[in-house]
Amino acid sequence: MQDKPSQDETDPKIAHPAHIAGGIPAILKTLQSGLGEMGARRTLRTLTSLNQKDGFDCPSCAWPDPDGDRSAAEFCENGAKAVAAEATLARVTPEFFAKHSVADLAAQSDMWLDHQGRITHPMVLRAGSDHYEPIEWDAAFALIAAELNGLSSPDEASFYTSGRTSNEAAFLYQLFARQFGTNNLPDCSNMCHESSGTGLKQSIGIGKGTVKLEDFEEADAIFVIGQNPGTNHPRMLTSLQKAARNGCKIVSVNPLPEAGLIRFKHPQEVLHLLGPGTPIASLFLPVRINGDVAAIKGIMRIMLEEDERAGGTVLDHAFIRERTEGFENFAHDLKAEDWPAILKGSGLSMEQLRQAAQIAIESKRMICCWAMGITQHKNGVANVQTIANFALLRGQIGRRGAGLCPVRGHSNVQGDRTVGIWEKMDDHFMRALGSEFNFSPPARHGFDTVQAIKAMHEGQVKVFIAMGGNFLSATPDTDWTAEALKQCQLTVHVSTKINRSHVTHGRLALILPCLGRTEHDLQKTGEQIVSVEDSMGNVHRSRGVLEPASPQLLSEPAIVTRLAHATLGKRSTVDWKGLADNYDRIRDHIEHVVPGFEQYNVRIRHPGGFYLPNGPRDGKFTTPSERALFVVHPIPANELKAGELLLTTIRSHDQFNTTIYGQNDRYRGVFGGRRVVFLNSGDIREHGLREGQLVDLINDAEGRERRASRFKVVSYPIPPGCAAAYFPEANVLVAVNSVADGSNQPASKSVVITLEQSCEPSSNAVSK
Ligand SMILES: Nc1nc2c(c(=O)[nH]1)N[C@H]1C(S)=C(S)[C@@H](COP(=O)(O)OP(=O)(O)OC[C@H]3O[C@@H](n4cnc5c(=O)[nH]c(N)nc54)[C@H](O)[C@@H]3O)O[C@H]1N2
Ligand SMILES: Nc1nc2c(c(=O)[nH]1)N[C@H]1C(S)=C(S)[C@@H](COP(=O)(O)OP(=O)(O)OC[C@H]3O[C@@H](n4cnc5c(=O)[nH]c(N)nc54)[C@H](O)[C@@H]3O)O[C@H]1N2
Ligand SMILES: [Mo]
Repeated sequence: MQDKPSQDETDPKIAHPAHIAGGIPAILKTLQSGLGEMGARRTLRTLTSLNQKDGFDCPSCAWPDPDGDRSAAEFCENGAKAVAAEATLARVTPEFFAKHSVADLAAQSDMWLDHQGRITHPMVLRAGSDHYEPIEWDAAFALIAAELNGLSSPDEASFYTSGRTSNEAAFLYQLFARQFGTNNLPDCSNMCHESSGTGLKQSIGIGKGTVKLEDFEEADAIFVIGQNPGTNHPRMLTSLQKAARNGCKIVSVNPLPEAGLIRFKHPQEVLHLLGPGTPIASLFLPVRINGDVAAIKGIMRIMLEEDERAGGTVLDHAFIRERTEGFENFAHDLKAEDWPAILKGSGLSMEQLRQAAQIAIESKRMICCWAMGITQHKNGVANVQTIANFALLRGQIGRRGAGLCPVRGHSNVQGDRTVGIWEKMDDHFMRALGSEFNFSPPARHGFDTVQAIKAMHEGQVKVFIAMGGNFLSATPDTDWTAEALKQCQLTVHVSTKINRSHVTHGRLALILPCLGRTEHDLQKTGEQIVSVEDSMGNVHRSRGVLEPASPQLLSEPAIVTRLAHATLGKRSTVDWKGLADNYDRIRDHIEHVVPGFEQYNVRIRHPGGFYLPNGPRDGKFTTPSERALFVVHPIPANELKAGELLLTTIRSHDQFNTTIYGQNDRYRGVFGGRRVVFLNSGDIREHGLREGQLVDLINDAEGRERRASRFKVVSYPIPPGCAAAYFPEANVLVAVNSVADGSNQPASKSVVITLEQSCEPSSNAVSK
């Protein structure tokens, strides 16, 4: 499990958190991560193709590229790290697996596993064996096909997808799963923006954001809520910096004072590097963990009161009347809300709420951005809908410079959903898919991620196939999920690099190594391009530039088509081989099935790609009533008993989800280790602890003790009663049943914990 040695047993050093993101250190890091892993020439060639119109799409995050001219370098430090991790010259070969048993590998840290490099050959772990051994591709597909076809129902298989998969591969993958007969298509989005999709669909009629990148230049207020762009979407800082220089007010709502939001130096603007950086946030609201509904309700209450005082001139009553419904009920609820509950729930002062309300009142064009700090709570959907209410009050959706912006994580997580990776696609899609391929898609909804874990645990799902990702480490309740995976008769991972999910396996396990996005994809009809959709609904192409890491690698579309052919045989009339030979044919099918992809093959070749239709962005809410809905939610209780804290699980600056690049979190002042828990200095005293000492974090939801041991106490500016630790080390603490209402998304940002002083290492026989 993550609750384990090596990377964890190191001793993190704590320094003052940084207040400025970017600058010279970011440039140096960008080059270093390339040079270290890839060598000089390869680094230059790779980084200069990143996000260029004829190059490959950055695999790090889903922040869009500028529509117009692109600067010579359109990437960031963390994009460079993601690329270096994929373009590394290190290799995991059959000899590597012969040398290291699965037990050996399981004892290594996540960082060590990733640093071993790219997997070169398809590998199989036969029942009872402790070593992966090489297998021919055809034999691998035959083995998986036999297991799948031996199941008593197609619903005993589950097909997971992570968000790096291209539209083309994703579309084929869901087609295969559905022709096989199941909608069991859990994905990383179930753990990411599921609450945004669920909430927005009901509120405005589409489960996506409503802004384009250019809107950031016109906005006069931007709320960044529960998001850390300095680390996770560094290119967004460029947009925020431009906006701030135009006089836009930026409000950060976050329990932590994240560096990028305080000040930012554009790493590619050399002249500014030595100055103090652009101040980004005009206002920082250090909200309590899960205090966002309380905070936004407080802000909206002030707006409502000001509106009444000012004779109805503060809110956009015409918009509310003509374009929305539910306002009266909403206003009634807001007025009945109790101020002490708002202040206690948010942890903010009346003055702070007033300042935020003033910015919203004065704003003609307001954007609200959010990410995981909003979605990963029991009331994640309520958080999202409360943000939507906030925007609706002054009609801030569907006009230039204004709108809602859930900032997506994985670079194609939004596209995967658009082309069918979802356990409950709508009837329109299912009908179109059936008629395009002449079959009857399964009607019953499939399992999402949490349901899939439970189904594996119960023995209901017996075959687990993953298109990318690291299911074990990304999902909650690590030890329990490990039991679930080990119950399977077969686990299969299509992967670029080894990770913990490969060593926590079913009776039989396979690793199918695939091309990464940086690499040339040569098929029978020549070199192929793939396409992805960014966070703002722009679909564009991606073309690899590097030689594949090994001649044995297959592309993801090739893997899916060969597996589908082996499994379905004559049961499928799809020309799987033809699709793998020429991805234009896949795009033609997508065009027929998914609205908005007209002339896909033509438009994908336009520089900058094309935008998918988006009703609310273009001024039309696509709810059944064609009006946006005010949806009312109570302030969550968040009651803590004596000794309890509310823990949020966050990313460090040196990781991409479960891939750990390094041990530092430069902006937060943590160096050389990841097992730290950030606590308020008052709480440290009250718990009788001191800075630097080691504690175990304990959660005992549902009567089962979950323990993450030996975390170093770090005093940090975080509100009282709150704690933060890194994902995935803290995932052992997240109970599998602790999920968001309505979206079933794991509530990994509100975990109730207690602390216990750690035992000496010798007596702490590495837990579990
Ligand atoms: N370099 C890098 N880039 C990435 C990733 C990565 O791991 N590394 N991951 C990608 C993925 S898949 C995703 S989804 C995104 C994630 O991007 P983020 O959502 O920015 O990532 P997190 O670290 O989970 O940070 C959430 C932020 O929310 C704050 N927060 C925590 N709890 C609360 C709360 O209750 N309320 C509020 N208001 N704020 C809270 C935290 O302090 C933190 O600043 O980034 C993507 N990009
Ligand atoms: N506690 C806690 N848990 C969380 C979160 C949190 O904030 N807190 N965040 C959640 C979120 S937002 C997300 S998105 C999930 C992420 O969950 P996942 O998407 O499942 O995890 P990743 O770490 O992104 O997956 C990394 C692996 O993907 C494989 N890979 C990389 N590139 C490619 C490729 O091009 N093709 C293929 N086939 N494989 C590739 C590599 O083998 C690598 O080891 O985690 C979630 N879990
Ligand atoms: Mo994500």
